[in-house]
Amino acid sequence: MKNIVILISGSGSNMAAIVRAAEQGRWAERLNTRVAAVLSNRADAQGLALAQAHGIATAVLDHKAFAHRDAFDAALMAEIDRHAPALVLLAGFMRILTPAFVAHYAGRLLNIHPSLLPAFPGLNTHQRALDAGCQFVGATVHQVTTELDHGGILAQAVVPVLPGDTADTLAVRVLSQEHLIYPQAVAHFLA
Ligand code: NHR
Ligand code: GAR
Repeated sequence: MKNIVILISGSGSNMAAIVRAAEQGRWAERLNTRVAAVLSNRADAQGLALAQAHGIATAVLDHKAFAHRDAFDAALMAEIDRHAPALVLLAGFMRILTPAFVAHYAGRLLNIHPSLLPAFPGLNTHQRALDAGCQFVGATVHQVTTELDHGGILAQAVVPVLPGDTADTLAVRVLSQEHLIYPQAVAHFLA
């Protein structure tokens, strides 16, 4: 059985979409794959309860408890590797990962980013897209490399900017597309 480990920091709605797709799409039978664990750097991440309700192992590693990024990433790697994952997914995970971490999971580490990469890597993407006058925004599933939000693109969704849109209204509409493309991209990656 191929294990997926998902890293979250907050609501975990992308993680939930993947858990739902795995259940409804019978990934265990069709792809020999299961979501084995959900890890968060924040104890208050709402997604943890949902994962537990689906019988998925969870763990919290608070980055503030570590003196350096290297120490946090080493602990995170140890926790992830307990599940011997075929795939590690960032889903709203908000800590930049060290080159050692990225190298350790090379080729099996994916992220979803709320912009049409290579436009707007990094944070605050929706406001930056509005400020730039973009008429279309979107989301990108990509391989994670040491260069932030720059790895190979696996899937994208385009979302039109509508009159009166704010960063918040755009974020909601982009997120609903993320929930479609991330599970699809993962299933395609595993198939
Ligand atoms: N790590 C690497 N090496 N490469 C990527 O492409 C990564 C990554 C870690 C996370 C997600 C990413 C996004 O999709 C991601 C991609 C956090 C930050 C950030 O600045 C930037 C990009 C992304 C995630 N984080 C701050 C930091 O100091 C903390 C911000 C906070 O805690 O709220 O790590 O957008
Ligand atoms: C999503 O829009 C995701 O693309 C974005 O945060 C949201 C998390 O939602 N990721 C980043 O901004 C990474 N820096 P979720 O926790 O409900 O999946």
